[in-house]
Amino acid sequence: LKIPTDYLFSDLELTWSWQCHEGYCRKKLITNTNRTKDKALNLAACRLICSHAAALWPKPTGDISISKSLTSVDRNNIYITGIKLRTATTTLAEAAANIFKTKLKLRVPKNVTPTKGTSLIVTLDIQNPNIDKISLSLDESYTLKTTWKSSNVLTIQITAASFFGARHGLETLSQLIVFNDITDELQVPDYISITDKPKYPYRGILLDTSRNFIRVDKIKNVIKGMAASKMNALHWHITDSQSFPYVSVSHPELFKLGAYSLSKIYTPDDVSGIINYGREQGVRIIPEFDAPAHVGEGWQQTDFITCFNWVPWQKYCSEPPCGQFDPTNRELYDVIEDIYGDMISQFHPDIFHMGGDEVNFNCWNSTSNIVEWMSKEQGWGQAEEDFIKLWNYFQQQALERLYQKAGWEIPVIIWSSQLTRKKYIGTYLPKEKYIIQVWTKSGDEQIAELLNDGYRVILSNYDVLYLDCGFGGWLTDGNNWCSPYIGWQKIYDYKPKKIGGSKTNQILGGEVSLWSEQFDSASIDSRLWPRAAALAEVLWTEPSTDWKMAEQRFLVHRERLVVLNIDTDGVEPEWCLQNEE
Ligand code: CP6
Repeated sequence: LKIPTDYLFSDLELTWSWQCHEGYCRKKLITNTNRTKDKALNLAACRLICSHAAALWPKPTGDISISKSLTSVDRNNIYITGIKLRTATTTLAEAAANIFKTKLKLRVPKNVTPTKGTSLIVTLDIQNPNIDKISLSLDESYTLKTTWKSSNVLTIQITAASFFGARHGLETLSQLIVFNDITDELQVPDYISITDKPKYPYRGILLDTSRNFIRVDKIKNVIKGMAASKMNALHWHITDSQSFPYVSVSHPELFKLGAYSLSKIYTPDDVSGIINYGREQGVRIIPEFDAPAHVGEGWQQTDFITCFNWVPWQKYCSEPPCGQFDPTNRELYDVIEDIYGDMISQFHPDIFHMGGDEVNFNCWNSTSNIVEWMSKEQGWGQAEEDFIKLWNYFQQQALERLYQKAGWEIPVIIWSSQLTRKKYIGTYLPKEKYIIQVWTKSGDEQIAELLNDGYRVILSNYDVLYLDCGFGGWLTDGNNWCSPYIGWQKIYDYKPKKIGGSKTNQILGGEVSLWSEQFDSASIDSRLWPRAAALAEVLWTEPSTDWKMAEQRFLVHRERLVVLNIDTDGVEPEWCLQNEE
């Protein structure tokens, strides 16, 4: 940044500095001449030595010890070592370069004497460098520790079980290296010792790209913010009844008919670009192929769906346009299998999302060939139990086809629904195979039900974790489910342990949901951030205190997102960031 010469401070002019006072950073006037004398701190540098947990976000769960003194780093002497080429960790070099926004020197010369300040050598020690996949049992822990090699060479050792843990360590380190624009120095605490690991293995964001198309660069930006907040699962709700932007290699006719336009599609290159970027950023992409409801556009020329665009939609589905697969159509399952195959071979997911939400029995009941099949082929009637059986018939075959294509019994996520209620779930959905994503109200009894029956769950209750609400309902009949706007404080104060009680270990984690009815690429950043970061800390740290205690750190983290080029929403006047209480 160049300040116009007319406005440059003379040495005697006053300027701001920050000083640590009883655990708070206080703004203080100094003269320009005093800048260096004072070891003047800008806000970022002050936060490091003064704020709670050095303003790290999410807050580490293990021991944190950070010195109150800083050392100034020689920008031309930062090295990173311990990277083994041709292993999973090759991407770590890219990850590190990305995190530090500078090319790190990969070879440490014999002589690393800095011209000024301190040379920094980051050493990575990864026990299993060949683990290149995130999974529910992944060890994401890391430790970070400084050692002075000589009076002007500081090493920072990061040890981790996996690349992903090491990456978290680098993210933490990046939050501990700040640029102090008052002294024009890069500064780092001269002693750091941190041990850290997440409380919950699944820390996610749901992104819907069917109601409105989201550009690939925007999706990558989401991943960037997730990585900075140590979230690890992007659940991609890639299709729904409104549009089919996914380019299925085996069935390209679906996007041709179903995309909003031929530019609003995700080609195999787009998809692999997102997946590769995610791998580097420590975020896995979990594809969802939602079925048997929430299908429509793209399928309208096939015999596979019923109720497409029927009116009044309220009778046949929960959102227009209606559309539901016809489970009695034998050929349907071949096509579903092909799509699973496309997704499995692109994503190589550790978990697959099969959707399964909001099935409307009246839709099936109003389709004569389905009712006839139920009665003639199966001897079923038209009661709720019978449609549950029909649904289960669909689900069993779809699951078989998925296993077929995956080549193993890949764990499956399914939305909570009538089928996942106590009355039916035990009969139809074995707890070893299914993870239930609960989206109903947070106080809902069905969470306890599921946990007591031994199911693993992912939490995404709509009353706390749905972020898509912009300005109220979008449906013309005044349906106002999208209200009120949920503030970050409510998300931060969400307590999975309270919900889980003694069964908390069956809660794998949670997701904030971005259903895209009311936003697109233009406003996705601000709809998501910084609120998603509140859930990030809930799931990583499981804080025992409420949002008030986290407010200042949260504001600091929001600034980090801004630096990452994320168009995050505002939270408070910047005055609150500069004046902590
Ligand atoms: N789309 C799909 C949606 C929703 C669901 N599934 C949804 C339901 C209720 C609210 C918000 C979103 N828009 N496919 C439910 C999981 Cl309040």
